[in-house]
Amino acid sequence: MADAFIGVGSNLGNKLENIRKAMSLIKERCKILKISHLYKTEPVGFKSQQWFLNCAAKAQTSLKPKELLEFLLSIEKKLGRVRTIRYGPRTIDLDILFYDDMIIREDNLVVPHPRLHERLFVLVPLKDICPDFIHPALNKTISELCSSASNSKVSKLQTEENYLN
Ligand code: PH2
Ligand code: MG
Ligand code: MG
Repeated sequence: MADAFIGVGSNLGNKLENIRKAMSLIKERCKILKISHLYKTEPVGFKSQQWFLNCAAKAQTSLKPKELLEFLLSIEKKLGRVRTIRYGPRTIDLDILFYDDMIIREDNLVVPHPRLHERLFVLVPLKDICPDFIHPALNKTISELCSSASNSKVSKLQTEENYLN
């Protein structure tokens, strides 16, 4: 069994409903150990699109990294994700942020997620669930990365109790 941290984002359609559906599909192959608060976040990268809802989860799974990637991509597909421009709008985006403390550098899978340390929309939710987790490539805790990441607007929306049901 491994512990994977998964980043979740949506900025198209019914965002909250997309996140709820994604979480319930993730549960088919993973045990959700922790879930962050839900955040409304300013788009980073491609600016002229709707704000996102973002959260993060700690998931225990017997899937190997590549299998987990395929599984998450299949959920994105089920929820109607169509890939257009890079960083563009998406019904759901499910990213493997960490997989235990493995470092993976393959063509279609890089873990830890290569941009997570620059992104408050990932770091702030991660800080809810694993503030002391040490980034295995950068050797810094999530809290430390959070205080050095450049600013973008991230605001807490609802607590876990109310947003998943
Ligand atoms: N995802 C991106 C690009 N930009 N901005 C926010 N606020 N939230 C995201 O999840 C996000 C983004 C690429 O995956
Ligand atoms: Mg992403
Ligand atoms: Mg992605």
